[in-house]
Amino acid sequence: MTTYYPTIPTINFEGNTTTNKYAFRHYNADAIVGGKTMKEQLRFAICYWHTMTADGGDPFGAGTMVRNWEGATPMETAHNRVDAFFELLTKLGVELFCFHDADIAPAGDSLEEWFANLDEITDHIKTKMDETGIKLLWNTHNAFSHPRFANGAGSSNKAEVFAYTAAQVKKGIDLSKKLNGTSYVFWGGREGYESLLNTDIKFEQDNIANLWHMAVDYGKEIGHLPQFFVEPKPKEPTTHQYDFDAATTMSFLQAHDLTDYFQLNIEANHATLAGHTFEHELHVARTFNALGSIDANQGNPILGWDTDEFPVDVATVTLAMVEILENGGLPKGGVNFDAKVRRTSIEMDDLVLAHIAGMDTFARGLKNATALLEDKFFENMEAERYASWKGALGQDIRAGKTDLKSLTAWALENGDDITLESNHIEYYQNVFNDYLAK
Ligand code: XUL
Ligand code: CO
Repeated sequence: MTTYYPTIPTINFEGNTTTNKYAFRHYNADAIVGGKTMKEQLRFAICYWHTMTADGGDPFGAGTMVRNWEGATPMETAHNRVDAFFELLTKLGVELFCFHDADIAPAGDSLEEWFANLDEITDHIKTKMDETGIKLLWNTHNAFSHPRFANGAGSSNKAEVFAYTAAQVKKGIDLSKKLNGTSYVFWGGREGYESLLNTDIKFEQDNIANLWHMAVDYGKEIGHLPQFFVEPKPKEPTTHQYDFDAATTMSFLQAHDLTDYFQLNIEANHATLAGHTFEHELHVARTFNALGSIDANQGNPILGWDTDEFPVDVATVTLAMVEILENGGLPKGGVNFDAKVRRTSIEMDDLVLAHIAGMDTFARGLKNATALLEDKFFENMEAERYASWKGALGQDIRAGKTDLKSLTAWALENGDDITLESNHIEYYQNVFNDYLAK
């Protein structure tokens, strides 16, 4: 049997004193952390697009990657990629994956041909899934790369493009059923606008909601209703994307009666593009009971675009894992590495090393977050900061026993004695850092 990673062994846990670069330093799949195995807590997934199709090209130059799966025809390449992908998943011990329709099979010359190619390639994928026990976390449609989507997909100015997108969504849900996928993602792609001079926002947003309701109805009709996720992103490719951030997306879902079927897939680099932190977006999603899954990556703090780097920032990932643990995990989601190796990391084994780095960073985040929660680090600090709400006044307000008149009477009597206590935030930040050293 051909192997695409002949020099790469199965990656095992060896601890952080190892000198073996093909080993986990922190991720120990079967070790119990916070009451479950690391594997159960983290639910890692690898994405098809960056890993199998990215070639390292950027707006300034051609691709750089050295890949050994190119075949004589696009379909041969697509088949080779399936084998290479499952070899990588198996060697890393990752049991979930994600893909767009456009990643796995060539579009051919017509939609009909594309659908036939998708059927053939997913037969192959299904065989590999059955052989290995690896499962589909989520799939999605790519309704943004082809020129027909220049004005959006569900939000397009052309009804014909809406209809084409609907066909892709239907096929996506059919493939999800065939491969028994847990969830299905809607990422905005080009759902947004570049100029208000020619855009009717309400008209476009109503059309997107209509498309999403069609997806729910179709899932019900065929007896396969995946958990739908929306992935917020504020900009890029469009100037103004409709699913700007978690809060904006939740208000969209509420306004269009979609919260029963849709949760959020929060991506780290999208959070920072929106001017938030990753943990802020996770926390907001959680307050709406809608934190479903994450796209694990990181932006570059001095660049303003979506660099999709592998996550290696232990502090950020620790805070992200606090949110995930407080969420009770991601039962219908996972930690999907929507991350690509740098243009200079050109070798096949960089794909392995990059995923090891991301998995080790999340393992560290999991260990740190578990310790922070066990020590009640946040709970104690917040108990102190919100202490007054435990007093008689605070409890009466929370219980709805007060109104503006009674509170005015209280303020006239006591308001001049209000004191300000320190948050001591620098002290707590210093203590937080101790948890990162593990
Ligand atoms: C784009 C992005 C997508 C989605 C799936 O920024 O994150 O790859 O995750 O369409
Ligand atoms: Co993403």
